[in-house]
Amino acid sequence: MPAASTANSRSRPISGSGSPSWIRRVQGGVSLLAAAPDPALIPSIFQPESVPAETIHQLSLFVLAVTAGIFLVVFGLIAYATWRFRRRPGDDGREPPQIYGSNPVEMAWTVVPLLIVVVLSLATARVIQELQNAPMPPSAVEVEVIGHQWWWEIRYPKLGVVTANELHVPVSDPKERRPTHLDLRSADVIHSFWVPRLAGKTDLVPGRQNRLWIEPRRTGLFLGQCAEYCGTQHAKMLLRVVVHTPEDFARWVASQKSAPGPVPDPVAPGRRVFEQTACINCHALDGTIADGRFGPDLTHLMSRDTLGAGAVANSRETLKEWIRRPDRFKPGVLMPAMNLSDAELNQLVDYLVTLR
Ligand code: HEC
Ligand SMILES: [Cu+2]
Repeated sequence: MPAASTANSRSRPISGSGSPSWIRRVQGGVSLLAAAPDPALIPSIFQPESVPAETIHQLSLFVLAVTAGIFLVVFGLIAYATWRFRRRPGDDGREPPQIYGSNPVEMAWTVVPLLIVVVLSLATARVIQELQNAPMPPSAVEVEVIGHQWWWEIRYPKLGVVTANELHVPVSDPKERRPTHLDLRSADVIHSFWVPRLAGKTDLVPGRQNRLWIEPRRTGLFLGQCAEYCGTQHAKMLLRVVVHTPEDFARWVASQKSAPGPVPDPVAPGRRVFEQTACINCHALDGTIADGRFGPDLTHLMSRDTLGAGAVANSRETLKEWIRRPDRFKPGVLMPAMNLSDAELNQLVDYLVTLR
């Protein structure tokens, strides 16, 4: 009997109409990450597309070359000794002569590694200081990134733009540099900002301000994540960086700055639900009384590709499900389920999807 039921459950399709809805939902969420056939989306440090990442990449190749050399020498000597002094027929089994102390040999194996370590540290120190002290041109875009459990608050103080989880920056041109300078802070615990193809990791530490800059050479989407364990949903604290042409970036800024227009009549009830619910304590939304900063700014919610820092693709359906039960996508999430009635939930979602 048990064998039959196992076979039966194995032959069941994993996806499709037959599978329970939670499986389909999980797949929906996961496919965002797993079904990334585009190699450009693989966050590899060996394919840098931005200045700090390129410099770090060069340094890592140098360090790898030096350490590969050491490996070959050490491994070669071990292999040689093993072969040369192997047991042979006719060995008399006596211990070979034991030699103690040889100044030249001891000097060599102390000084050579010391020199290697010094060279590696100097090369690293040079790269660190070059990246940390790089002067930012006046054309640099300034961004504040504030880590929260488990999402990224993103503010452009000079441009008057506030968003979350999806950092938009212009592409840079060596002739006309447009780097982006990031001030990194945390609202709660230590997080780490890491977009491998754009720059090295930098921690966001409570009570401190760390800096980082990126200077992407190519437009497109780059994926990153929080790289410092920060609680249950750390794994779903993903980050998207969209690199635009300067014109597209200006267009994006303009669209994010535009205040929401008058609320169309049909969705006014949804806006009332929003304003009469605790949403406003945690979220900000321009043009309403909501000014909370515990959760992401919702002013241009539907301009984002994902909800919950990459936990699930953003659409009307997922948005509705997110508000109904946020921990379905992100167990342990710090947004509570608000227990709205179906009617209220529908009105609310009708309103939220107008926030472009
Ligand atoms: C106790 C505070 C709190 C309340 C109340 C709250 N939220 Fe949230 N909300 C959050 C937090 C925190 C997040 C970020 C969760 C994450 O990504 O880990 C969030 C995320 C969201 C998101 C996803 C935004 C994005 O860009 O990823 C939406 C949409 C949202 N909330 C809507 C609502 C609505 C609508 C209400 C009211 C019905 C509400 N929230 C009530 C704290 C709250
Ligand atoms: Cu984190």
